[in-house]
Amino acid sequence: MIKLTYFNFNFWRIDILRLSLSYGKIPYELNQIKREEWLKKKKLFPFGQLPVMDLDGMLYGHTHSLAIFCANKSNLYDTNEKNALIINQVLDWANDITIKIAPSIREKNPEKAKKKREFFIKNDLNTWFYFLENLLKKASKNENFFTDRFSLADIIAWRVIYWFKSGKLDLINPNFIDDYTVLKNYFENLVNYKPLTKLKEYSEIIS
Ligand SMILES: N[C@@H](CCC(=O)N[C@@H](CS)C(=O)NCC(=O)O)C(=O)O
Repeated sequence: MIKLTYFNFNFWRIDILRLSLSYGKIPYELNQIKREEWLKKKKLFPFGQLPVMDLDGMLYGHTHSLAIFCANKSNLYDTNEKNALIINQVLDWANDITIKIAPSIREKNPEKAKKKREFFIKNDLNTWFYFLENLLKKASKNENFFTDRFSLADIIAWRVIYWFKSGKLDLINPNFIDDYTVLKNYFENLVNYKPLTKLKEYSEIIS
């Protein structure tokens, strides 16, 4: 049995693993750690970060590695090496945009946090969504899925766009995606894609 560990909140890093496994009907357990317990538990994990996956008693870390493992199990990765490159790039894009916005999330001082968020919006938000839309346009013929077949890339893109559209990120207009016609249509297609939306994890994430 695969056991995933993350904090006790939803975030794309863990959600893409859960959605991928669930899509392939692969059973897994989810172990959640409270923020206040983290510091004493951190040293137990291979890279001192979450998510991790316990498989046959061995702990594995890093979102990218775990996501490919889970996607492979559910036939959401690709044996075609160019398609695999597309999927990997979407994973790396998600990681990079997260690293860009992270300082404004971590900052405890509200004034400084606001400044950091404004900096992100001015310098990174549009740049990084432009990169994603461009990749979609170049990689996909149907513009419905990154590799023209539902894959891990679409789970990641849906989850990260959903995060940025959630209204939970201060100063980020949930309608910012309207400027990206192709990405907007792509997202709307995904939120109507039954094999994704019927998953219990999907309902839990959007609730
Ligand atoms: N390189 C790691 C980064 C994971 C990461 O940044 N995890 C955060 C939560 S989203 C974390 O564990 N933060 C607590 C800490 O670093 O002590 C990955 O790809 O999974």
